Amino acid sequence: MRPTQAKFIRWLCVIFLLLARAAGAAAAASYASLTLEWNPNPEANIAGYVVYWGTESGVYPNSADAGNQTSFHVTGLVNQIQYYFVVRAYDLEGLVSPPSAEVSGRTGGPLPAVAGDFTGERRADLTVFRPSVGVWYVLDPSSLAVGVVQWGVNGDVPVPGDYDGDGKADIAAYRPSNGTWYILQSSTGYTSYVSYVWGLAGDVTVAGDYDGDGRIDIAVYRPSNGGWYVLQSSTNYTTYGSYLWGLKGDIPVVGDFDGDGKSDIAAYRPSNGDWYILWSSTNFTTYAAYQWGQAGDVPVLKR
Ligand SMILES: [Ca+2]
Ligand SMILES: [Ca+2]
Ligand SMILES: [Ca+2]
Repeated sequence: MRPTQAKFIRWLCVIFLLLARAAGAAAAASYASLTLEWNPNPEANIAGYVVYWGTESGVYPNSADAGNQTSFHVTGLVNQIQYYFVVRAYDLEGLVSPPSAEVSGRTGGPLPAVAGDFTGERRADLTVFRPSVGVWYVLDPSSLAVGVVQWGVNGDVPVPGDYDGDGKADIAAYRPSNGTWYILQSSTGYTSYVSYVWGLAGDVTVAGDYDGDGRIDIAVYRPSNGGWYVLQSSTNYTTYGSYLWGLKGDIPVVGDFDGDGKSDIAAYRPSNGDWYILWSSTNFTTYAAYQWGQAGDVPVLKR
């Protein structure tokens, strides 16, 4: 990030965001996004613009270089959440303007899914997976509607969650024998699926929303080296992050402990009852430790 320099006081005006509009956010299998447009900075030697955004007015933990253009498509947002944006210009010398006036907007797409809600009524459904036959049995407790879906084989690990971003849980199974995730998408009425090879023998699934876009990321924890490998939904599962967090014998725990809407990376150490939490709110660069538990305890957290 470039520092703002005093020289830029001479800049007459900065930038005004004209419009924040939803762009295709309601389309299933596309994550939430907004397009920003602004007036060009009148200075002659403008080299580009940087867009900043966050979920709190005046606080912008995210940024992206828009290049020398006056609009930018911001992706990886969460539907129905208010975001705040400013833009700064920078010139050929690398000097940066003060921020523009702040604008805000939200997408009109579906709310982030309720965990375990396959029917989209925003209530969790009663669901069992029967390994012997690879069948999922779903019961909506209010309507008593029933769904029976054959998906998976004996030995698969059920990993349901909203991977396609339509506000409903997808039926998903992880197969340890080949390290493959099979995701039957709710956005297609559970008629088509996608699969991703992501995991090695001995890995443990730690699916969660680490990038905070409202969709579940595909993730495994590798006990042999304490590695977390997160295939990010915000890039449509094309890029990943890896983090070394845990020692032999630790139990991985996924939860949003700092409340920023993103899953944190946590290791529970059964030998001494210590929790080590790597915070998503600092982009997994700082941590805290808590002594909470004693020998024989197991960590409990709803996924
Ligand atoms: Ca879904
Ligand atoms: Ca995600
Ligand atoms: Ca978090």
